[in-house]
Amino acid sequence: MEEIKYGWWLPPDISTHGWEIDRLIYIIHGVMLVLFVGWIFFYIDALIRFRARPGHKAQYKIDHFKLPKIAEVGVALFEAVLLIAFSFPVFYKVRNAEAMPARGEALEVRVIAEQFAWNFHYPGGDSLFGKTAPELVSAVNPVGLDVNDPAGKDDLVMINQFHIPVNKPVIAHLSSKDVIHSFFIPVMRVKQDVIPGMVVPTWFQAKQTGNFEISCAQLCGLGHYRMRGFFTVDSEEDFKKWFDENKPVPPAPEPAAGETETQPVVAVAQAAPAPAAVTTTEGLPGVDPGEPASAH
Ligand SMILES: [Cu+2]
Repeated sequence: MEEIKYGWWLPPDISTHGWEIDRLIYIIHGVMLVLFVGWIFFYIDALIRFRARPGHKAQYKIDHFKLPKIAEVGVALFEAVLLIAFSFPVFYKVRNAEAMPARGEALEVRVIAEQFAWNFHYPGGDSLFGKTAPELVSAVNPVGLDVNDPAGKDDLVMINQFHIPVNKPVIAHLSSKDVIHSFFIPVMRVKQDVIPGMVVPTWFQAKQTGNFEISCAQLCGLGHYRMRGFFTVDSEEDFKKWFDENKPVPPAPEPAAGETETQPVVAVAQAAPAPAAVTTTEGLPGVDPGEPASAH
């Protein structure tokens, strides 16, 4: 599979709502260009007109200039139009609870950020997330999934590997284990801060398959630069195949009475090897190669 070329311009847009965000970016840049050129001409005109000349004295009375006031009011009005006509509608569409796709028709995934990795928790065939608890969090159980909860038996947890099916809405419930991160998938035009103590839902839909990247768009510590995830949009069949390949193995039978209770083997799938074209040089994705514990 080929790696995506990002180039200098906007990254490719494979999201159903992406065009609305791109349109807003183009309009803002167009207006900024007009303003920039206008101010440059004004600046040059002022330099020539008010240059120091013998016999002329600077006059500090400025209330006879009408144009700046008109220009400023014009800019403010235009910004209001940008917000109301172009920004609010797309923001409403991707962020408002009422505008989200119905639960049954979307794939729901929990995205749990941590220093410095992305954990993806899929509910499995029953569409129910298993119970999670902070005290169950460990190196092999990054989201603290309770394996004894029936709803969690078919759950899949992946590290830095995010697969979604094409042409299907996806609701991502974003949360963080430590600091503020920002979930950024450039090709999906998704960028949302991830706040500790909050679950922030956002949704999107891909219209094209391929291999792409996730990054953290919020400086979150010394390892921020390698908080990179792999984002794959699969066909419906490939997505099922991928899910089945990584499906958690059924947990071992309950220990016999009297036996010392061992830490349950958590059905956390090991991160699948990254696609060849995008393999990191950092060793296993999401595994800290030994950075100091304190990131300050
Ligand atoms: Cu981060």
